Amino acid sequence: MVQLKRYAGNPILKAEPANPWEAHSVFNAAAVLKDGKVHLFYRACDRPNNERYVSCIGLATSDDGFRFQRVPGPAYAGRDPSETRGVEDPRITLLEGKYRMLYTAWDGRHPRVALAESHDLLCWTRYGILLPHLDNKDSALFSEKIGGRYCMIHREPPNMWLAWSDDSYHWGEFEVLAKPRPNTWEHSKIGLSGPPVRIPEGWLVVYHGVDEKSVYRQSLMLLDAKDPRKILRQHLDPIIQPEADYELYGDVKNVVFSCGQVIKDGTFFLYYGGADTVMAVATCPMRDIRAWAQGKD
Ligand code: BMA
Repeated sequence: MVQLKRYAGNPILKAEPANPWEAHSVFNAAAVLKDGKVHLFYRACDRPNNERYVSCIGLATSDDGFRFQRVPGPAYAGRDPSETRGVEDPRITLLEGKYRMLYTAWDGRHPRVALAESHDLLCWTRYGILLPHLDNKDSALFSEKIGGRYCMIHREPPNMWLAWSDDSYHWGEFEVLAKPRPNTWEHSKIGLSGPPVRIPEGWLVVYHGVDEKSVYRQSLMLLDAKDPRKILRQHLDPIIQPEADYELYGDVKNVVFSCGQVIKDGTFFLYYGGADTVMAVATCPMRDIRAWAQGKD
């Protein structure tokens, strides 16, 4: 069984009252390992005069994966009528030399999966909405073509879905990947957490499940390397669930929600938002995950 260990110094990032754009909360970060540094692209919320918040995306970096320094100013902000309430929950995949950030464009009514791209993680170009006619979120691209085509995971409640594309911009062939399991911790809905990671055993997918009381937990699936429609293994118990104060109490109670992970020096780092309020990290040795993926646990 895979069990993550919380970092004793959690939370690793909190709201910064001195910066209005991130004065209310910081959570649900994409994670990218580049040049040995962990880059967290975190969702940052303002709350001017206690009105409903608008999210943008901030950047913080770290050499050890635990202690982060902020890069001043928002790294990416909403710029379209579909993003009047902001840009949320980024997931970043390096695909063919370009970083592809899928995020939730939010106008207060319809969540949409949108794409921005970057060569250097600093300058982002907004492409626009990828799945126009669907209320949708929890989406990321696979990091390589599969069978000659691009693939993504997305979420139309309550299921996780796949979609396919010839050019990585126009998507179709929507098909259900996995459904919630009734009367379990993932009874109500499931969705992708961070982007799928290619490991020797297949595609490692961290996903979240929501129970009848809206508690958010994280767990694992292993998808077939050549055919991600096939779920080879599913970790039936959560690998982390709300237990610490910063996961139990906050803007939204009982939430452990991840949008990204990195593998650094043989350690798996899961970055996650606690209670939609702060950022935290939990780790485990990669050998534990590989043992589970090989059915040896
Ligand atoms: C989901 C997303 C996340 C959030 C979670 C818990 O639907 O909106 O941004 O962390 O709910 O509130």
